[in-house]
Amino acid sequence: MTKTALVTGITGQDGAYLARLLLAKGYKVAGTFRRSSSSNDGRLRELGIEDQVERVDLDLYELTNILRAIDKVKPDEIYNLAAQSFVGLSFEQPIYTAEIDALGPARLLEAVRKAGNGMRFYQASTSEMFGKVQAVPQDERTPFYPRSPYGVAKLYAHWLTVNYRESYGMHASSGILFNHESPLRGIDFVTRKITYSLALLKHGKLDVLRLGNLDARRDWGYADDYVRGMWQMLQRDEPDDFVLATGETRTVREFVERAAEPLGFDIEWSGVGEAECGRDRHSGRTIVAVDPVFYRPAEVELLVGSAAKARDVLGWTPRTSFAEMVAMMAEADERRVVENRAPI
Ligand code: NDP
Ligand code: GDR
Repeated sequence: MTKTALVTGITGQDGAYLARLLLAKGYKVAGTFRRSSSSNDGRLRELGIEDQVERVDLDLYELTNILRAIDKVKPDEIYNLAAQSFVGLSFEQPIYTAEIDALGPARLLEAVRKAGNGMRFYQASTSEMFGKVQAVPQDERTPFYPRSPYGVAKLYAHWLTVNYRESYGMHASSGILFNHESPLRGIDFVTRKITYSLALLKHGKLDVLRLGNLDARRDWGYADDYVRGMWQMLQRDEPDDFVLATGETRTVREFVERAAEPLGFDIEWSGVGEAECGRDRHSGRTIVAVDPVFYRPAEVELLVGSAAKARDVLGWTPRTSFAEMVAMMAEADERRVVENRAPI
């Protein structure tokens, strides 16, 4: 029998890859769109699936449209990927972030509970909940210590998902996903900002790439691998929480160096703190500079996850290496720049 999935946040990076995976598995896929004056289905278009998903108008701010969407679509599985997902912005918009990232999932969970028909629920939790890390590597038992309004809001949603599972026997699972990137990553996240800016630099369309904290360390995986893990979590009879991560960590500085290679740059660093800059050895040009405007009021310095539970229970492991992913992003952005296409 054909299964139906409802994906909130289908216009985002993960939503697009998850929709493609579910369609390939024969699902009927409904995705939520926010009304806006311009079209926001660019990622679905890049994957060539924009006509294969049913469009449902929905904003997580509004309970009534959530109730109507669930009643209309009658999904077997709901993937809640919608969020105000920018950590930096959450310091500027903490209340809005809580409305969408904390109360949004609360509204969804209530709607699922009210429907009471056993639909399965996935919550997009995050390694940001570990924040000021209490252990290395981080796994499902590591204590949380969020360091941003985004992390705090996501932690509420995480525990609420656990609570609804335990209180009402709902099939609600939470994926604690470490950073995952791709050519479809939002342009303001550091990885995509780096690959797109370096591509612009190479073609004379930007003078310098300005970044914040170069010392922050992240466990960067490939988004298409991670959406597979989301789907696997909902296929188990028992709902549960799982970390998805690569187990490798790198600084932002290292990401810049790796992304520079396929674009023909070779970066050497000099200076410290705000005075640090990166020079291209070939041309002698300074192409990377530190700009404190991109620093955060509180920083997550080190993330590195252990996905041992996902490996043992789900059989999940990442398939794409860091180097492959970075090269894919750099090449995709160079193509966009050369073809004069607007960035996604
Ligand atoms: P994106 O920022 O690319 O996508 C976010 C999606 O949420 C977009 O479709 C956006 O719609 C939608 N959205 C935002 N606000 C609302 C709202 N008020 N109502 C309904 N929809 C809304 O995120 P990712 O795809 O990268 O991440 C997916 C989820 O996973 C997010 O919840 C994120 O917090 C979480 N996460 C992501 C990680 C990562 O590394 N990518 C790691 C761990 C967790 P629109 O197009 O209209 O803006
Ligand atoms: P993050 O991703 O905050 O980990 O959240 P982001 O790419 O924004 O930042 C990663 C690290 O890079 C540092 N940094 C910069 N970041 C941005 N955006 N822009 C810069 O110029 C810059 N310079 C340095 C940041 O300080 C940070 O340390 C992402 C999001 O997808 C979340 O939704 C998700 O939950 C987590 O990953 C896991």
